[in-house]
Amino acid sequence: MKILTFTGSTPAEAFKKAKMEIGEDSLLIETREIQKKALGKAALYEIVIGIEEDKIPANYFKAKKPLSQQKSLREESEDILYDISSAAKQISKISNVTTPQFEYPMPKQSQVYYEPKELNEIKTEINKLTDKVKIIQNMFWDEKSPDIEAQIPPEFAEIYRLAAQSGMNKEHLNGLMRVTLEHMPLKMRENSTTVKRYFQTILRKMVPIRMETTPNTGAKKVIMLVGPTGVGKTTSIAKLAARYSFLMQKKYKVGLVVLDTYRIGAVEQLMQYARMMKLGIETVVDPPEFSTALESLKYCDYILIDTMGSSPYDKKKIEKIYECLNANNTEYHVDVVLVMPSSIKYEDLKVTYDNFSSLGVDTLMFTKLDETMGFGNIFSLAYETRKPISYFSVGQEVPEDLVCASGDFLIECLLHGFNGSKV
Ligand SMILES: Nc1nc2c(ncn2[C@@H]2O[C@H](COP(=O)(O)OP(=O)(O)OP(=O)(O)O)[C@@H](O)[C@H]2O)c(=O)[nH]1
Ligand SMILES: [Mg+2]
Repeated sequence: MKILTFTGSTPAEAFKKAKMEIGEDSLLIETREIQKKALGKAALYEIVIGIEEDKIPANYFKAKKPLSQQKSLREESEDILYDISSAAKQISKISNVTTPQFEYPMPKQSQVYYEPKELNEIKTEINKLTDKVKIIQNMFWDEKSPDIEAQIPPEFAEIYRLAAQSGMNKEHLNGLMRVTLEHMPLKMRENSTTVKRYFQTILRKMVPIRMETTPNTGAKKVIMLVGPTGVGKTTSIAKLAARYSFLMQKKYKVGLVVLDTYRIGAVEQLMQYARMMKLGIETVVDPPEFSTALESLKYCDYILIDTMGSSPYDKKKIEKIYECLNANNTEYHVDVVLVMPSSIKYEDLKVTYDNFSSLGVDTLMFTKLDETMGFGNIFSLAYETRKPISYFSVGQEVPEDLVCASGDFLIECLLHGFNGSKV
């Protein structure tokens, strides 16, 4: 009788291997636990099988390399290291706990703890290999790495592609990847689903959000929307006015101020909304009138201020708004919301932000989410400027196409696109 040994992460797995390699005519002699299951390390079992020599399939020994052709364990390991992905895969495979395909009665566990010398050598080599893989993985994310994209580990490829396609700033994306790799538990890196979940959690933590709050009794909120032309400021003012005066649990008193007196059409547009919702409205031509307009709406809980759209490069118009804010001698703090379309690239958002930042931007509002595919630009601007996002506008309809900002909503859009039905 020939005595053979097989290993597996469960006795069932080892037994299955034995059956595949030498067939059914074998006898189970003993089962040993070689390595205990521990955090990040699967258990290892060895079974001892007895089989009549003539029952051993002819190809069983042929499959093994003759000793002369076998490389030492060290050489084999060096070869694998050149191919990082297969090395990582091998390690993942070894440490994976597989579910047994079938059950068989387990004999009483041996009291004698015996570990063959070769198995010890293999374990030592695996540990060395794991460490080398870790070092190489970390090297991938070195700042000096010439082409980071070409070296993304396979499990990270999907999430990297999604984030890169979203228009996220490259530096942010690579930084994020580095953080994910540094802090993500090794065990989670083996599979793209857990990588994605971990990445999503980090993204959510990185994006600043201003939760909507309502004014305390006696206090009021004064909100001014500023931004480039045609981005949806007036439409958003109408949506907010409707939200505060009709759509919330408490119905607030809302007043409107329009600073855009250059264009008759602009005033008329807001006047129409004011008439429809029966709201007070004041117009401001010169900066000193700004405080008067606020005072005359002091009975309101919310005062919403619409401004003239100005190209980010039109310093004069931005200055005019600044003069109004500067002339505010009321007790009310004006919350400045910079409105920008989500359909422009990160670099243009940044230029817009820089040019309006002299107004003391408090929060960001992004419009036209329904007209874009990528949302990484929004993420990057909020992350870069550390300015929280307060609202999203997701269509032309007043009042329904307005969403209070949330990290979950933005990250969902970023990774899977905007889905109007989920709003
Ligand atoms: N698709 C889409 N269109 C929008 C959205 N918000 C506003 N719009 C449309 O954008 C156009 C301009 O909207 P306005 O509200 O007039 O923009 P504005 O920023 O006040 O423009 P100016 O006053 O000229 O600077 C209108 O046709 C709106 O219906 C949105 O979220 N999605
Ligand atoms: Mg307007």
